[in-house]
Amino acid sequence: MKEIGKCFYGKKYTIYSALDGQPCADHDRSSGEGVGAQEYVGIKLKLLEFPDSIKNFAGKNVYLVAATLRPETMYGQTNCYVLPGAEYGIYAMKNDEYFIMSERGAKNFAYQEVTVEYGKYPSLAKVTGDSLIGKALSAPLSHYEKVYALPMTTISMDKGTGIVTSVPSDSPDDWAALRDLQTKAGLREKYNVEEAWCVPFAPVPIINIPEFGDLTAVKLVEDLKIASQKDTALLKQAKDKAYLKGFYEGKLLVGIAKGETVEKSKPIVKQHLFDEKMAVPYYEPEGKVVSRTGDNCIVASCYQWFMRYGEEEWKEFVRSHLKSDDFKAYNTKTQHEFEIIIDWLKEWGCTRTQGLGTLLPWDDKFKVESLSDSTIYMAYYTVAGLL
Ligand code: ANZ
Repeated sequence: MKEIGKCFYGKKYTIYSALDGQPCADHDRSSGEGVGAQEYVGIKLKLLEFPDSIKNFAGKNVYLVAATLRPETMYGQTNCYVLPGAEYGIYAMKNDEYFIMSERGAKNFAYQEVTVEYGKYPSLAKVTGDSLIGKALSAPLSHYEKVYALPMTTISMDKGTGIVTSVPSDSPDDWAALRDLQTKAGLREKYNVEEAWCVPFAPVPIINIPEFGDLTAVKLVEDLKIASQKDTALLKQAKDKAYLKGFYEGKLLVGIAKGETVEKSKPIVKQHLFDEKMAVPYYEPEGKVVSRTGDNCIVASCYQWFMRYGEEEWKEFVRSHLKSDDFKAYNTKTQHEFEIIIDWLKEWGCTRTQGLGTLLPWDDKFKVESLSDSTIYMAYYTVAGLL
């Protein structure tokens, strides 16, 4: 790793405009100010049976890739959801792997060094949601050796990869949708779902939450009298309750982090999934970000210089300065904010490639990112049109 003093050269997942070919900072945005990159875990569910449109991929490593924030729940996967009527693509990744997902998901992956060529995501074939229904999958860490792709009507194609892995023990949405398919023959018929793909798959107890027991989602769906997957308002309530209590008080009943709280087990199981190549990191903007050029932004992995503001030695130095008579904050609230930020600041990107600014002394591809630089930059644009 390149390192100079407390600076190092590294990777950061940054909001990025593919159209502009560069990061899209707050002042380059027409909407989405303050929106950051959200990290998901992209779970690789291996396709064991192939729809007609991709029959020629049989024998290759093809995965449905589902974005999740709950890697610790993967032990309880019972199926995977796709959106009927939606169109997915199949995309070539590094290591001779192929991912099935939405084009939007593929675009983000392409700028995160996951596709074969950076920034490129040609779909090798179209795959409809309907053609995936009933296809068998191998879901990593799942209690069930084989699970099936099933329809879910509430999937948003503007979030994640448009593929959702299902953990009905802990996700009320997943339980409501699975229960609908298990109990409603008419619904199964509508989407050509066979009983064998859903009925034998009972929710698996994987997390105990003292207030809700071992099958939190099942209990909450019952308590709140949720009738179907269409009860979106109640399902949101159930989800919020499950997550709020579960994060600190929930304990894993199975797996490599058995006995740990959800909070502690999350990074452990996540790392295990990455190490075993069962999953890949996936990032996307937390909300919609549009650049001033009108581009819908994505998240890209970008390389630049960082400062180690998190070093204890530096922190201590600044903390003692804050307490000394040499430092006077305007009021106590500001004083307190300084303290919080000193605790929170770790590695901070301190360079950029575009705009005006002071060249970084040891790497003149970069300019110093500083408040004074961005002030000049703004001022420049008020007269740029006249120059
Ligand atoms: C497994 C899982 C287990 C999930 C669990 C939740 C609870 P929030 O939290 O709202 O940001 N998801 C992912 N992509 C989706 C899409 N395109 N449409 C609908 N749902 C989608 O959302 C994160 C969760 O929403 C993800 O985590 C995924 O379900 C679902 F006990 O994965 B989860």
